[in-house]
Amino acid sequence: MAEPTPLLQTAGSGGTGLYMLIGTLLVVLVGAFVWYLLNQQSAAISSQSIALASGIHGLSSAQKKRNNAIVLVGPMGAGKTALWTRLRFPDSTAQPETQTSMSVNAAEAHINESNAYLVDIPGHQKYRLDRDSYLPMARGIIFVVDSTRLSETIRSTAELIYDVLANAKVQTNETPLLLLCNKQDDPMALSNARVKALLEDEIDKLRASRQAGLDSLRDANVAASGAAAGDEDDAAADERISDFLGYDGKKFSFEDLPNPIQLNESSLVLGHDTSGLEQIESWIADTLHS
Ligand SMILES: Nc1nc2c(ncn2[C@@H]2O[C@H](COP(=O)(O)OP(=O)(O)O)[C@@H](O)[C@H]2O)c(=O)[nH]1
Ligand SMILES: *[C@@H]1O[C@H](CO)[C@@H](O)[C@H](O)[C@H]1NC(C)=O
Ligand SMILES: *[C@@H]1O[C@H](CO)[C@@H](O)[C@H](O)[C@H]1NC(C)=O
Ligand SMILES: [Mg+2]
Repeated sequence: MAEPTPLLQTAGSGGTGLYMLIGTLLVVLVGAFVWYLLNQQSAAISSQSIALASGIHGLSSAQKKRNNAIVLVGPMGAGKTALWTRLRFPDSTAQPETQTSMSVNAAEAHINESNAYLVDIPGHQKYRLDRDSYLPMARGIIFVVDSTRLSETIRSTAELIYDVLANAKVQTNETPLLLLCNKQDDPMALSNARVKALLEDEIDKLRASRQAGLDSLRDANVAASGAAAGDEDDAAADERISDFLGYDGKKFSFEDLPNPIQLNESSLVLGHDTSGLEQIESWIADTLHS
């Protein structure tokens, strides 16, 4: 009875070898499956964090849903933050810190029985993306002008208001715009009629040069690509042609826009009498009610 034992052992170890092979295969398979699952998970996590990260530069979904946004735009130093502060803290007599605009200010404010979400966007070009993301949801736009420095800043001011009014959503929504000629306390301030006339002249020039740029771009495209990529070029050209403000062949006038435009004067210097604020508040309330 000495023989069967080694035989059995041989058979047994052979069986163990088979089981070990199957076991190893199973471990490898399960391992690969778990590895695959973990990878899927981390891919999902990383795409989520990419979405979150881009949300910091764009808008969160909560901001996107707002229907009471009043967006303050205008060149640097015109008085947007002064206006934002006045509207948010109407009873404050203290002089709040005037700081160089470093970021977008956005907050709810109770204005004449309405809740407005006031967004103050710095005038610098680097805030262009913020402007482009807030403008489409704006119920109203307040464009603040420094009436004392318009002659020096006319080109950049006109370019800025052109960009605002040429925004596709601002056009289709026919977003109302309040053109606020600020710093009227200063004896050098131009009247609102003068501000309007200067801006219309400059927008008219801008429109002509943008149109010329578009025509030469189109000619270049036709010459370069022939008919092959014609469809895409036409689409791009159509996109740009909606940039045109007012009527072709007629001098630009704010009255020709589909957007309701109101023109007012204001003085928002803190520690002094402010003027024009009630007008602004009732414009905001009317705009939110309409
Ligand atoms: N004289 C005068 N100064 C103003 C008026 N509104 C704002 N300012 C001043 O203009 C400067 C720029 O104002 P700010 O609100 O920061 O401009 P923003 O860059 O458009 O936000 C500050 O020193 C303000 O105190 C105004 O109506 N009259
Ligand atoms: C503001 O503009 C409206 C409409 O153009 C005008 O009726 C009103 O008198 C203006 N207010 C001031 C204070 O200029
Ligand atoms: C507030 O709204 C009412 C009604 O909409 C209006 O009559 C009034 O003039 C407004 N007041 C101010 C301060 O805007
Ligand atoms: Mg500011």
